[in-house]
Amino acid sequence: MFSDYLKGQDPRQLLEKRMRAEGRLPPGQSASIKWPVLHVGDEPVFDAATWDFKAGGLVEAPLTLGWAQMTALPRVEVTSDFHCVTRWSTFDNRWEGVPIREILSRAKPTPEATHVMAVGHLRDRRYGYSTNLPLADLDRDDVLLAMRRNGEDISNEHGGPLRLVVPHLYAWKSCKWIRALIFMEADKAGYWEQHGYHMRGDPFREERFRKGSR
Ligand SMILES: Nc1nc2c(c(=O)[nH]1)N[C@H]1C(S)=C(S)[C@@H](COP(=O)(O)O)O[C@H]1N2
Ligand SMILES: [Mo]
Repeated sequence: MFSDYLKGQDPRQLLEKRMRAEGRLPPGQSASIKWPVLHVGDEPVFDAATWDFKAGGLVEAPLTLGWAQMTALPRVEVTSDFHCVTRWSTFDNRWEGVPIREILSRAKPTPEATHVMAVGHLRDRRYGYSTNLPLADLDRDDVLLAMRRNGEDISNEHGGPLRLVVPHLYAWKSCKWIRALIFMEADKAGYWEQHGYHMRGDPFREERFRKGSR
């Protein structure tokens, strides 16, 4: 009999209401309190001895970092929101990791580089996850190679020990188990983009699908 008084008071609905009022809920999204797991294919088994991260393509100084080198780079903490194109958003995620600019300043993309392919774990011997983005969308101070979220190491299922976080684009751009950044002179479709998802993916403009794909 108290349920009428409690209506709309559940924490998820309250969060959604607050985020909508603050202009932080993109159109067509719902607030989530949980952190869903979403990916295609299997999860890699991390091995610090063989793991490496490469920055290549159109760069002045091609880079290969082992796990010890990656974890020795400076880190920052950034609090940001996360919007999956399947319509859930999480808010105020406290990410900790290596600012992408630590990588950009070492690899030095050439003036011809306009786009980047982020490459994740190889699902099998032939196909890896990949996602493309304009260099300008990577080169921001809220973009991280993240190792921790809300004070905990990122678990394997969430892309740990190292994942890309690009908070201002749909979360499919935030490549889990990231292993490489390839700098390119033109845009090229990654995994979901080849399946019809948008080349950029701004959640506030609802850039879910590529023109003509739906
Ligand atoms: N390597 C890899 N990264 C990926 C994906 C994937 O399938 N493989 N899925 C993307 C999608 S669609 C989303 S919504 C987020 C989900 O991250 P989470 O599982 O940690 O919530 O990872 C993105 N990064
Ligand atoms: Mo997603």
